[in-house]
Amino acid sequence: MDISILGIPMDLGAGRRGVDMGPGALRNARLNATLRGLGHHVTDLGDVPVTIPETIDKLEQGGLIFRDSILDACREAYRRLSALSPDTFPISIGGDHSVSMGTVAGASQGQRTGLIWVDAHTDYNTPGSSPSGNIHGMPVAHLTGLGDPDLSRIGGQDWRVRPEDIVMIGIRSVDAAERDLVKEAGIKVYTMKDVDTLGISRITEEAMERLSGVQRLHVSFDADALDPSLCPGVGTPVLGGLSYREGHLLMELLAESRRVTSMDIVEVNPTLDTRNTTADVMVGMAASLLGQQIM
Ligand code: 6HN
Ligand code: MN
Ligand code: MN
Ligand code: MN
Repeated sequence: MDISILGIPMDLGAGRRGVDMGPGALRNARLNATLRGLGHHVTDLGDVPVTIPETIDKLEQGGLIFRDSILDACREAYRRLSALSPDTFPISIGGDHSVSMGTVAGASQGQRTGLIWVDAHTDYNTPGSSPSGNIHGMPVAHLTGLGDPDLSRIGGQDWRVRPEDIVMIGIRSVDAAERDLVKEAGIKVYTMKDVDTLGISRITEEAMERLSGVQRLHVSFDADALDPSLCPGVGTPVLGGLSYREGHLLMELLAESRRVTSMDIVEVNPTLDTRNTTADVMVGMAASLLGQQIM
């Protein structure tokens, strides 16, 4: 397969610094070489330019911190990804999770896209519901057309992700007003309780069934979906996350389906990590999604 890697070294959407170093950490953990070792043709597109927060005021525009700079970076990620051939598998490396407003739209190629959101959080806040003003808690809401009119139109006037085409897995932290929005939208959420009771295998089967009508399928993997004992290098850790094997099994089963067309790896924060473990683990997850097998 032809794989293109695009870095978005941005931490403007998060409440703390450091995820801007995520792309460097993931490349340092041999992302490119690992995928080449699986037989893929890998092209690294480099990084999207991102405003350095120290160079500007921390402007809060309508409950959205650093809105304009985030919009610029997401639009550029969209532009670069949508220019790729539809046969190319893009892996976008963040960066905080606000990058997905551009990467999911860009990887969609304008088509109906299913979204598998692997995360501790639902990231479905709007500017009005958000308790923090941090845009990394809002990408899914914007991808479905809610919220700021520019952030929600990065993929064009008519393109958006339908709430019924979204499946979230690993969820264990949802804000009060955000919960109502997720329920209203009808997004399918598999909480950690569901992971414990149903298991990843059943959940993946159900997810693929639910997403059978989409043309493209994007996996957005937030490192904080995994348990913080495994991935300590994240800005918003929540206890009780996916185990190493649960993460791999999910990626392995998605690989077997042969339906996934793009991926994000986000929220890796090397300043909070030990020995780049979180980036290492996330490279392993990408390898499983891209066909690495035990036997
Ligand atoms: N992430 N729900 C919280 C907020 O500020 O809206 C946390 C969001 C975390 C976002 O980890 O990608
Ligand atoms: Mn997230
Ligand atoms: Mn998260
Ligand atoms: Mn478990």
